[in-house]
Amino acid sequence: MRWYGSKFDTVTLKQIRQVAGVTGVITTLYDMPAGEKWTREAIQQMKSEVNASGLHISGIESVNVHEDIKTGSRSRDKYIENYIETLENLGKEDIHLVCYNFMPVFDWTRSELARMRDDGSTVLAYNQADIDKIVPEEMFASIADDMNGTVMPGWEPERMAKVKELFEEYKDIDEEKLFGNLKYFLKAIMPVCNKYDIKMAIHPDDPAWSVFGLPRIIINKKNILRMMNMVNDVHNGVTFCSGSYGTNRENDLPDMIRSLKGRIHFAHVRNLRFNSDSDFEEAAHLSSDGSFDMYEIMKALYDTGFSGPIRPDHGRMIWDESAMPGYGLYDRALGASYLNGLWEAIKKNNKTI
Ligand code: CS2
Ligand code: MN
Repeated sequence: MRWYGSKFDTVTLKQIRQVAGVTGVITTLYDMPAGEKWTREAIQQMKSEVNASGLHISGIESVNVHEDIKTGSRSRDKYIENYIETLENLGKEDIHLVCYNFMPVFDWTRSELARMRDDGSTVLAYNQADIDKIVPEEMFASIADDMNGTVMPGWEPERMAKVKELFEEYKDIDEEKLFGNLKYFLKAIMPVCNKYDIKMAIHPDDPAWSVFGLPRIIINKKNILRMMNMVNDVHNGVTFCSGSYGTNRENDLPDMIRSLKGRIHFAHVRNLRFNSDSDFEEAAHLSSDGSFDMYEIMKALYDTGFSGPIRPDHGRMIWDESAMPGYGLYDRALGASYLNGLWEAIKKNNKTI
């Protein structure tokens, strides 16, 4: 399960440890601004806290990429140097999985953080018409009230303070340039990844299309295969996030997983429910609550020999929990149990007699 650290998360390591089948956490130094070096001491401290609870660190989500690397501006080399040092320190601490994204300005985008469902649970939701009415600079203010006093990934106040400037920096960046900047970044970090066997796992853009006119490239099979081929190294890999790729209903999720065999290092498995082509909400993990066939998704991961960590992703807010939207304990624990159940059944069914 994902854990934001004791300073930020409402969920404790002890609670996570009590979810049957969960042995590790995906974590980060959450207050580290993008572009800064992570020291070995800070990593060691995070690690010993997790280990003391009886869990281990399964990987980092995220080491964020500085905007200057994405825009390819002159100062990018300095930030790439810092990224390399961070990777080196993670490698020395025996951490071998790093999730990151290459989305301009915003991380994920939603129009609502607490849409009420019939059963009284609340979920994150996306409605295109509502997004079209929002001015990007006001996006932060419009959702801040629903954050339950937490800081949400990708929506940190420092980042939002600079939104206008950031849009300016992207005005000449199209998809081709963004691909080029990603390639430049990956080529530069591959040697350190090879040295320490660090698997980089890019997270898809969420939703998987351009939002507010900004370019987005990690959105479908064609683009992700292009990315895999442009730096053809096993350490240049993927976080397969079903809820993000699945926003585009043309993406055939099990087929994408099969075509990325060997390059998926990390999986976020969650379900969405589509109310129309331009409106979706995050559902419970169970197939019948949403639009995805979760069995087929897990089966494709199993069949392709996937051996990295799988985590439940955003959960609904249920049982009156107050937590970071998407990251409460209860529904993610239910999600983890369900995914473990699917995995066990698939595994047993595949046993040759
Ligand atoms: C996450 C992303 O909460 C979420 O939607 O899946 O924020 C993810 O952590 C980042 O995009 C990865 O850098
Ligand atoms: Mn995800």
